[in-house]
Amino acid sequence: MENKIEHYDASDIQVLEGLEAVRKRPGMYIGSTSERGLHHLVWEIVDNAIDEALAGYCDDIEIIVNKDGSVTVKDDGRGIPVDKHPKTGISTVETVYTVLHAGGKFGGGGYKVSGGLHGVGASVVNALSKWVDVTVYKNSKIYQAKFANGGHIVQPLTIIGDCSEDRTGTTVTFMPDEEIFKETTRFDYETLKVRARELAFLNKGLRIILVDDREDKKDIFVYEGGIKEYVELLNKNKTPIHNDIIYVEGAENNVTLEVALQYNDGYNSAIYSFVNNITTPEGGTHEDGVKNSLTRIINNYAKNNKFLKDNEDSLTGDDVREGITMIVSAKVPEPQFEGQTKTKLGNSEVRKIAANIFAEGFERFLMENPEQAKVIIEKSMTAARARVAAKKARELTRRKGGLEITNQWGKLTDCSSKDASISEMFIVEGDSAAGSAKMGRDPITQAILPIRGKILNVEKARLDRILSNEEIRTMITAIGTGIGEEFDISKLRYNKIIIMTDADVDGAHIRTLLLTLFYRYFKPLIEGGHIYAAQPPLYSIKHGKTIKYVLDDDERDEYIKTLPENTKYEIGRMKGLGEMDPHELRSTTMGIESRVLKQINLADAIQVDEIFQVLMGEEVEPRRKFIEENALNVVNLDI
Ligand code: TSJ
Repeated sequence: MENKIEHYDASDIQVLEGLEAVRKRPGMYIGSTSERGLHHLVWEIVDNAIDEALAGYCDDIEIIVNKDGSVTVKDDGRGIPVDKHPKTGISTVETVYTVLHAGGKFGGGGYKVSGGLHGVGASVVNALSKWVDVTVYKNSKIYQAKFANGGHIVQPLTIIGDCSEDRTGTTVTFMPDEEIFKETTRFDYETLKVRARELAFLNKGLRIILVDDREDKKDIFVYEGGIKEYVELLNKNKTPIHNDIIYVEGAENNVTLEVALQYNDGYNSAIYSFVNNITTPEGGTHEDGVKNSLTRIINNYAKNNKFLKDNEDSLTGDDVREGITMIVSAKVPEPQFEGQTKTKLGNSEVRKIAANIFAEGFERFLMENPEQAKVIIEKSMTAARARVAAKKARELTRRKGGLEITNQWGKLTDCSSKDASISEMFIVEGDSAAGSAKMGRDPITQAILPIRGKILNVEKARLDRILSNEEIRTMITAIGTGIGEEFDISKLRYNKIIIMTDADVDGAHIRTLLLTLFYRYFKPLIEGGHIYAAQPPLYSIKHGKTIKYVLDDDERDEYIKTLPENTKYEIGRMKGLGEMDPHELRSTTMGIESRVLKQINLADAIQVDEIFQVLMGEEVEPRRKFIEENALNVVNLDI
């Protein structure tokens, strides 16, 4: 073939051995072969285009899901080098596609900063694809290479035509191999959209175009303000307490750092950090450096400007982070990830660099914007006062020996066992239900804590007010672990904490309030699987002398099908918990032989918390919209 650029020879065999390893153990390279792993392929390819954008040569990246289910990624960068690769003797294009870990430093100039979960690349995508086509526009020529069946070169890099001189770029199309991705090979538009948008936020000015040719969908993401616009979006349903989104940017020793932040009138802190466009939920040195500077600079400013007197205590990290929404995005040449999920940046040199860059920019902002600075300092100082008050309140909740756990209207009816591993506490809504529960319980292992209808909404109150709420204090005392910094799981008094509310809208509301409390202040209890929801039955089916209780319509219908023909039965709709007699309550909802508990996991709680923030936030408009859009779901908050 005349236009053939390189000869394809025996080195192919060696190359395929490398790719074969990827096919044998795909999970090692892309995490899994589930839907998640499948989507990972797209990001492995996109990462290469983003590197080109970070190097300053590419403005547009297009991601297209084709009608046949394959994906095309296109950029307008310089095009992958087409010359002979010095080490392998084949073209660079073929090298990156067939040699494991060849991604990145080929071609020289710049360094690879972006990178997927395991920092692998195009060769892995090739290994796990049915076929891959690569087209490079460069030197007024169109070059193409094709691979098939897990990486075999079927067309070495070949000139297939001419193009105009100013046309440059790389286009890659791949079809995932259904022999590898057995669960699914279908790309989900929404999944791609979420990450495409995030990448556009994280790389300001970069235009990412997402197209679905299967069903004619298209989105274009470009944010000139980058993470600044991200913070704006995150604070959209909140009430910011100052006008500007503070933005700091800088570079030192090949590490670049961007930070955007704004305070709102809430009490939580929302900090999201990234390294090389990858989220670092466990934080790390980049995040620590910025947080340390935030605390130090706010304290300096507060002292220098006489907000804080010399004899007053410094503001703590928690004080200065109350109500903050912040994004930290670092680009680090050779990131080392640590931690349980390898999502924590470990490079120690980054701590100081991040701290320096942020301190300088943040300090300048405070100096130049004294009015906004004042609002921020005052918010931190209020948080500090609340912290001191909360500590006092917390001291009141410490158990003083005995079991004097009472409040004005209700009281913990404790179990007689002191062995936490077999003890359970039911949190029961309403006095009459609590009455039945007390009589129907197993007094050795089951404690009953009655609560009134609506407990305090912890989203809307600061810790000191939460802790001055008697019902919540009773609950904290009964649970035994303490909260926040003092949380100590070894002091847990009940292995199971069971929320028992009616199967109606009010019950769902109270359950939501309680879950929010647990999520915000007792997260380890959720993580440890100690929180449950009781599931009172919805129907009773009576036939002869037998009564069967069932949880929902499906179970009712299933049960009726199992009855012999001509059996007469009577279906009763169960009343609220308060109207059940103790025996009924025990035999359906509380007794360990027959009950069905739903264990609450973190995902349930997070979902509730998110819904809650919208429902309970100060802003009326998003709330109204949300309720309209989710009217049914809210009623059935499915937990
Ligand atoms: F790797 C890949 F094939 F998956 C891929 C690479 C996929 C996509 C969609 C884009 C790319 C890519 C690679 N876009 N742009 C580049 N740029 C280079 O490889 C390149 C070009 C020129 C030079 C140079 O020093 O002249 C260096 C590099 C790394």
